[in-house]
Parts: sequence; C-alpha cells; structure tokens
Amino acid sequence: MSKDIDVSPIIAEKAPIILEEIKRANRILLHCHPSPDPDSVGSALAMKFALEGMGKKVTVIKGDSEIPLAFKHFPGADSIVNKNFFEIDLSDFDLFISLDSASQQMISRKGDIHFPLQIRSINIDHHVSNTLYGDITLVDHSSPALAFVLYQLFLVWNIEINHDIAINMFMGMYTDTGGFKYEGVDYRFLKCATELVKVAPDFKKALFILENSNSKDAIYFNAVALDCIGTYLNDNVVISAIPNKRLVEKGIDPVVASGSGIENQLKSVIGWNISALMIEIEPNKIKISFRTRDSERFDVSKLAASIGGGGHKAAAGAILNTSLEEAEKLVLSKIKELFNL
Ligand SMILES: [Mn+2]
Repeated sequence: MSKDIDVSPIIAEKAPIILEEIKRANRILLHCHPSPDPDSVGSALAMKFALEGMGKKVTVIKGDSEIPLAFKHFPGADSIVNKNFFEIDLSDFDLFISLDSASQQMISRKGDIHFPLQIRSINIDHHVSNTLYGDITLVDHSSPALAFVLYQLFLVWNIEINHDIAINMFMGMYTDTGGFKYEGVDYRFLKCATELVKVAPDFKKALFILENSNSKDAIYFNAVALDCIGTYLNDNVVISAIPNKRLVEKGIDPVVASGSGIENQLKSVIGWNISALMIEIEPNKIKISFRTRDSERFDVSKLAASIGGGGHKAAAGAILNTSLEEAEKLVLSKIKELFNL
C-alpha cells in the first residue's frame, strides 16, 4: 500500500507557499493553545520535528496553560519551553507558525495579539471559526484533526514520517475524533492513521498512558458534575452547571477538572440532544463545553459562536465572564433561538 492519500485541494494549493516561507526562516516559533489538547501538543511537536529535519532552529512554547501530565510522554514533550506568548521576545525569531488555533485568543488570553506581527506568521488550522489572522493562512475545515492537515503537508513536502512524528500525529488524530468516531473521519483519514501506526506500532502504549493518567480530582469532579445536572426544553438539553464553591469545598482544581471528559458522557443519553458543561472556573468566569448527538440538526459551533466562542459542529466551547445563572439563561435562550426548541 502506498503511503499516499489524495491531498485536499486547499492543502495542495497552500503547501508550496508555506514551504517557501519556512525556507526563508531560520528560527521558528511554535505554541500550544490554552487548555491544550493532544491535537495541539501533538501537532506542535510533529511540526517541530519536521522543521528540525529541514535544519531549522525550532522553539515550542507551552502557552498559557501547563502541559497536562497525560501528554508528558509525547515524544519531544520535554523540550517544550515553559513560557506563554507574552514571555518571549519575537525578535529572537523569523517566523511564527500558529497551529490548531481559530483566533488570537487561542494563542494567548493574557493580552491582545495584533497581526501582522513584527515577524512573519503562518496560521494552520482546521476550525470553521478561524478568523484568518496571519500573513499566510491554511484552514482546512474538512479535516477532523489538525494533525491530518500536517500529514498531508508533510506528504507534499516529502518529509519522512519517523516514529516520533507518527506518535504525535496519531495522538491528535485519535483524540480530536473521539477515537475515530466523529464527523469527517473517512477512508483517507483512516489510511493516514494506518500509515502512522505502521511507523509507530507502540501507539497502544502511548494511548494507554494518555487515557489512564487521570488524577483523583477528575473522578471527584465527575461526581460533582453529575450532581449538578438539570434538563431543559423538553429534555432536549442537559446542562451541568457547577458553581465554583462546589469545587473549592472539595479541593478540586478546576483546570484538572475541565479535562475529565464528562461532557462526552452527557451526550450519551438518548434524547439529550445538546449538552452543556458549565464550570465556574473562578467566580464569574464560566467555561462552557457543548456537545451534541446530532450535529446536522444541532450545530454547536454556531451555538458557541453566538456567545463569543468557537469549535466544531459536534463539539465546541466558550468562556463567559458572567454569573453561572446568567450564563445558563443566555445559553438556553440561544439554543431556543438557533434550533427552534
Ligand atoms: Mn484540533
């Protein structure tokens, strides 16, 4: 079987333009997005290895958040620099490549980032909500994981996919699709995954660590989350709204908590068509994750966008600086308005 897959037209068009820009640069900056997921970290590390193979000096910064313990075994994770975007000096670099980040806020929420930057920038992403910032943009929203976009870029660029690149890309592709189950997974995507596991047959070990590095906080958090459930709009909508004080009194770290995966359990109930996990991560700051069982009828990326967030049709999110009650009211009114419930 050849490793080739049909490269999507947008990637085929942009690949040579991006490569030219990379060739002109020597020192390249990459980042992880706030609350990084495996697609963010895996893509940044895969890109780092690919660029280093071209002889570039590459720095990956962790960005706003800590790299979760469950990703520390990704090859190259120990090289991630412990800084956010505002703690680096852009004049140390020639090029910034933003990955898996729909807007400037996904590079950092610690301040405003204005494009064009003082150095050249490339925006490579797969979110429909991408705001097209940066000097060069490649947004392929047909791809369910950014790592799959990178695989196709590397194919055009003739990059050899080694073990470390393969593990990083596989982690992103696996998790961004809920284990190859979400919209957009097709034979091309699975063929790419096949090629990756051919190079990295130890992917099972990496997945085991990824999925079994829960802290006890995550389990206690799930108990609180399930205790805070309410259903609305004829049981079409389930909301778990978690007050900050419930987390504080149990000593649960809200950052750890938000990675517990409870949002995927909520949508597993027949009839609960839209789920919203609302965590008051600090007083009057609400982190919301939307999921849906039926992304054709209930495109939650539109719901998230209507309150200033973004994401994908089946999984999206937003952050609101309001009380939990107001956030709940707002979300329910937007759901009514958008989906006629
Ligand atoms: Mn992604």
